[in-house]
Amino acid sequence: MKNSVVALATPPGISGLAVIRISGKESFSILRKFFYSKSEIEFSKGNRIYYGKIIYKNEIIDTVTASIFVAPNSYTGENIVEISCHGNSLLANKIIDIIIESGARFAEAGEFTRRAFLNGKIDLSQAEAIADLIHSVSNIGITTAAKQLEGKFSQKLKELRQKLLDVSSLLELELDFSEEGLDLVKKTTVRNQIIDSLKYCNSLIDLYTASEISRSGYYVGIAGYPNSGKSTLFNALLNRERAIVSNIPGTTRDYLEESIYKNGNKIIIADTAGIRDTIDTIEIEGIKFVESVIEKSNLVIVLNDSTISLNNSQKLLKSIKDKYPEKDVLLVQNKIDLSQIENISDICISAKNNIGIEELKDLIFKKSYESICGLSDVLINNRHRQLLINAVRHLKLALQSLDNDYGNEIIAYDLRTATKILGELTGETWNEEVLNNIFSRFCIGK
Ligand SMILES: Nc1nc2c(ncn2[C@@H]2O[C@H](COP(=O)(O)OP(=O)(O)OP(=O)(O)O)[C@@H](O)[C@H]2O)c(=O)[nH]1
Ligand SMILES: [Mg+2]
Repeated sequence: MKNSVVALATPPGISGLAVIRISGKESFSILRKFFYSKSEIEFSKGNRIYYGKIIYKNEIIDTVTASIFVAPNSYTGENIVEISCHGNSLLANKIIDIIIESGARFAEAGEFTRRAFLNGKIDLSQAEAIADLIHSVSNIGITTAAKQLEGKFSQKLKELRQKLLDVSSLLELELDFSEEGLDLVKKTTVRNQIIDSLKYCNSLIDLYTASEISRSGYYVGIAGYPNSGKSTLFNALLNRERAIVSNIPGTTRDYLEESIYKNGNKIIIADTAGIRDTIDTIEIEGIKFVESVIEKSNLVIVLNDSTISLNNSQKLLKSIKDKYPEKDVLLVQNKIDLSQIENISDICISAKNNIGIEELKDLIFKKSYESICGLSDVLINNRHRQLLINAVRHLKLALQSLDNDYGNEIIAYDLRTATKILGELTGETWNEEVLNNIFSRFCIGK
């Protein structure tokens, strides 16, 4: 199999420039086959940019720049060439074809970053930070991923693992001196260390939801009985006529999703079918969708038609709160242009007449910001979360063993297991399946 890989590093389409990246031992010899520059290319010296022409089979293809990075001082740790050509996909593809004919092969998704990991340039949590840096839809997500990439989280984990290893080593050493009854490590020291580690791991697990929101956006589902004005509110929040509005109950059948942005935060809003008893099979399908929307919502707005009664949606509100006790649910009174409302604490709007919409929007953005502002130096993904839950389980077992005066070897065993699991976060131990899973989610060219 060819060792050097090539891919387009920029999105396909029309743009000012397109960047094509080649990585591998043969990168420079491949470049020599089609790139002609007036200045002599010094392949022994990296971090240089050369201006020249791509000429292939006597045809001038493009005028480009080629950036040279010499192993190990490059993104992947290998020889890298980055060609910036004019931003036409057809042209970029033509150049990629030439590079493949000259000895490279197409890179797989995430292969550049995978090589960077395998060559020891970054650890696994840093590789994941790169994916998050590319995909995050919030400013906080971007700054957090940047810190994670810098290695702050990896450093903290390393220190934590070292402390746990120190404690377990002392516990094991003590066993060798059991006849002498030597106390090498105080029970309270071990206890405090385990409790601190538990706290840290649990605080990381708690960041999972915030991390997911910063990666993909804050999800707001609008639920309510038919005709309460959900689609009217949906349109008002988007500031355009996206959903069909009518005075016929059961207008919305599917659910609709659209996004709005403010100050580097993304909100996804979902309009749903009105919930009621019906024999209409399409409407029943729509009502089933409502359940899935509510389930994935970070905030559920229960929209009530205040002209019927202020308490008309209580049953729906209660059923959502009972089923999802942790969920943020907001009761909003609609159609206040038609009803006399005084002294109530609920949020009051008229979706049709744009009364209270800006305030509601502000509140949603405030909630979305608050949901992610606790992030600091790491974005927790599902892989991290599962590992952390497992580490917590072993730390708790160690604590129990300690409190029950079990032998040192039993306590040390669980501490070492927790340490090993924590090591998987940064990739101290890994297997092909884990790597395939992580890097398949990257884009080609990264
Ligand atoms: N007066 C008044 N009418 C409103 C207001 N909001 C919505 N309406 C009207 O209420 C009717 C129903 O509005 P929709 O937005 O279609 O209601 P919905 O909840 O999406 O209804 P379904 O999709 O059938 O569940 C329409 O005639 C709207 O014009 C409001 O604030 N004031
Ligand atoms: Mg509707």
